[in-house]
Amino acid sequence: MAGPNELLAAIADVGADRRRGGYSRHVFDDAERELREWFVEQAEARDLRVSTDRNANIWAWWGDPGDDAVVTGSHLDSVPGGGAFDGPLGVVSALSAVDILRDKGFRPRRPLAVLVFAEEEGGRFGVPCLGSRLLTGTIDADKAGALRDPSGVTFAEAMRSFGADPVRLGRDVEALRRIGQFVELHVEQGRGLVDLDRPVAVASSILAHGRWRFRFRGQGNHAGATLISDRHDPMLPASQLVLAARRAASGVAGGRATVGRLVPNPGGTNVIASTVDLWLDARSPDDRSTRSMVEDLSGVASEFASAEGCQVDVTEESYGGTVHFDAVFRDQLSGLLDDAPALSTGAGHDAGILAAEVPAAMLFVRNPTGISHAPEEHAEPDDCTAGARALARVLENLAG
Ligand code: HGY
Ligand code: MN
Ligand code: MN
Repeated sequence: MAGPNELLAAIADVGADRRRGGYSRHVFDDAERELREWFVEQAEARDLRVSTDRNANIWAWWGDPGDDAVVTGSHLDSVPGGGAFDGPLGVVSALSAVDILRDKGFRPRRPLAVLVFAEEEGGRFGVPCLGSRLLTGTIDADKAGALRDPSGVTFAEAMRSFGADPVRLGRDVEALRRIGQFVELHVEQGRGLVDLDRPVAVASSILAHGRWRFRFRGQGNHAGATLISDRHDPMLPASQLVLAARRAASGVAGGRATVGRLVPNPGGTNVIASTVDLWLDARSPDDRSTRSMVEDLSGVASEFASAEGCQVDVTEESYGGTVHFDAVFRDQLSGLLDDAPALSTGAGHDAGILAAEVPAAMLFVRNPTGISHAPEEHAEPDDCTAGARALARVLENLAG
């Protein structure tokens, strides 16, 4: 069977974004559907039993589904213009680990499954880890079903057009009971392993992080006919907030604040916008700092807005507190992997959502530049092979 590099090569053209570069693969769009179909084919070719749960997550079982299973997996969706490894590396490494174990005649003594989560990036419906939040019930099912993509389609409508029924969206106690332990392999989104000169690490923690929408309202008008003194241009306070976010994060130990998405309405070159939406992604090692960073920014946003005769409202769209992975489980995996180092991460993951419910752990694979969420994201073939082998060793130990 194929190793992780061959499996990644097999999907290298799916969802390639010619305009933005990288990949754009969003839940239930053509590319992600093609990846789902590909994964099901690959799983069935390995005699795994495939089913899609009520929250559109895909489960592939080695043997009968059962409780206290060893579960591994990740996601197939991407950010807009994302890299090839964030998500898919965890999925292809899981398939490759199954091959490695099968080839050595391994027979699991615990149920074992590969799990592919829906909408981890929130690239279409705006809430990250949507599939794992639904599975665990950490997002209200009705709220999730009503999430709209930029063209106004709701998650429930998108599910239906995909052929899935949203009526049972929500916490899935039976599925959760089946997860005895969860391990997610992921490309490292940082340079920790490069600096340590190691191919694989285990995860120690995830930054507290959330997303907030700031909607600035002004008065749409003509770019030429409107005197500066007569303007209420929401682009001004929005721009000031972008700069304020960088200043705020620079003042918090380990703080990060990003505005990667800013949408003027209507968005004409010769039009003063009537509203400007921007989304703040704020993170830091602890909840209190993250929350106070956002409170401060909400305060200055109001000042910026009123100085321009505009208004602003702030909506929290998602939040996840700091995750500390189970230290015993983490150290057990590290011990299996030549004392692999433990690294914290600034990136959120489905494993981080599951960690509140079941013993969860992560393996990271070296990323030479540390760049992620960009076309330059990369992991060397030898490190991808080492990652799949490490995952196989972990699964063999846990399910053996
Ligand atoms: O945004 C994140 O940290 C993750 O890639 N969803
Ligand atoms: Mn990501
Ligand atoms: Mn990811």
